[in-house]
Amino acid sequence: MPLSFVTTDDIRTRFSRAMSDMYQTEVPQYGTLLEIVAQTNADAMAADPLLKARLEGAGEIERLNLERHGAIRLGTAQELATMARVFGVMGMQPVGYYDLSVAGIPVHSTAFRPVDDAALAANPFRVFTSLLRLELIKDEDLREEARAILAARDIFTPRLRELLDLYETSGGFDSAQADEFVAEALETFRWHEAAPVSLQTYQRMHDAHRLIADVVCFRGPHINHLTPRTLDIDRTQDLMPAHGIAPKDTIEGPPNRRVMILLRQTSFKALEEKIRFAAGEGAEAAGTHTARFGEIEQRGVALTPKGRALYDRLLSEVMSRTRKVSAAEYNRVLNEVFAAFPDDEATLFTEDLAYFRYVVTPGADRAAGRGMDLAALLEAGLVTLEPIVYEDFLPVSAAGIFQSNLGEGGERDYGDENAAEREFIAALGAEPLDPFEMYDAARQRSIREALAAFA
Ligand code: OOG
Ligand code: NI
Repeated sequence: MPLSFVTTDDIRTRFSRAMSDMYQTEVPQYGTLLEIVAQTNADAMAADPLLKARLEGAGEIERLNLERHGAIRLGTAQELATMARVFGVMGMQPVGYYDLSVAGIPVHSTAFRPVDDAALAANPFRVFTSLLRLELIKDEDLREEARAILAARDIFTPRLRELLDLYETSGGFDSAQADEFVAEALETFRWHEAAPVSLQTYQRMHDAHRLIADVVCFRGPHINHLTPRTLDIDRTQDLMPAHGIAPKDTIEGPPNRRVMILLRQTSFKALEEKIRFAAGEGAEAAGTHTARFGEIEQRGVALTPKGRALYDRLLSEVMSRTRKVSAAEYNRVLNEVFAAFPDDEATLFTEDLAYFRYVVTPGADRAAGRGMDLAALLEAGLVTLEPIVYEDFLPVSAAGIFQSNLGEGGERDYGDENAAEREFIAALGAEPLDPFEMYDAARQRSIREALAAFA
């Protein structure tokens, strides 16, 4: 690789910073959310010196308040294919397949994210990327109208397309090219106050599903939220109202526990924003659209298939017991049901519920451990277990986050799911990576390295 090339980690970092700046300008409440997060993170570290030391040791402090993810919704297979190339330049690959139609949301999704440990440590920024499933629009005329509107738009600038070709032939960008690429890519994520469709068309799409209007009626897939990391999600959620921000009622995911598992997330409700609709059947018209919000997340240890099955079973029990209940009652049931999920690292490890990395204990006496097997090394304290952080998303939680700007959506029958997944893969040009295989590979790698240290 020519020396003048910048790394994909570097391009991703430039991009996530540029996106954050743009979004704070576009959505001032998001800037306020970042301030609350910075405050709660500082307070959490002041209250827990051990936590602070651990974050410092891991080089986490500088990145603490940076965005961890964002989300967009695309309209066509071609858009997804090109978006995959754009994210590829930033070292982000599609991981996981999420079918949101089971929750009444007509999209399927993947998460573009860095995959190897070093890249995740450099900057874990991901983009949850959904593709509208037009075939789920029941009304044939409306479906064809949506298809035609989407076919007529190009969400990428001509210069971005040139730069993609250039990157793929030359194998990298120098710093100036990277900056130009980031600026051009950002255009795709920008908000447009002027819609290319009439208010009547918007209304028809909106009546079919609010998400259809959000994807079809705009010039591009505006970033709909960004999400920083909070060290104390419950407290951040509690502080929002005092700062004039309306949070959703409950936090998605597992309850607050001693050992944090998977992912907890919550958001503030989307803003109603003014839109100028094009002249169509009538004159130009003013209207509004509700799409953009801010979210916070807190991540814990990744679960094995066995742990995930337990999580899914407990969560569906919670869901079936909490239809139409208050937030307080939901939290009570959530805590009660999840009491069945072991809450100490030793049990999570011995029952193979969560993924751990085997790390050589700092200062371990290599000679003392020579030739020992893993169990003996752990027993002797020469090797220590470290939780592997969950880097992906949760479909039920994602559906809850979608709802924070969609209002209520009914359950629907959305047909053959395998066919939908095959189409998604075809659009992407590759199967998304399997998160479980990746966590398992990280564990296996750590085992090889630990054993090699005492060979
Ligand atoms: C994406 C919702 C999913 C999350 O954090 O689970 C998501 C969307 O609203 O487009 O971002
Ligand atoms: Ni999100």
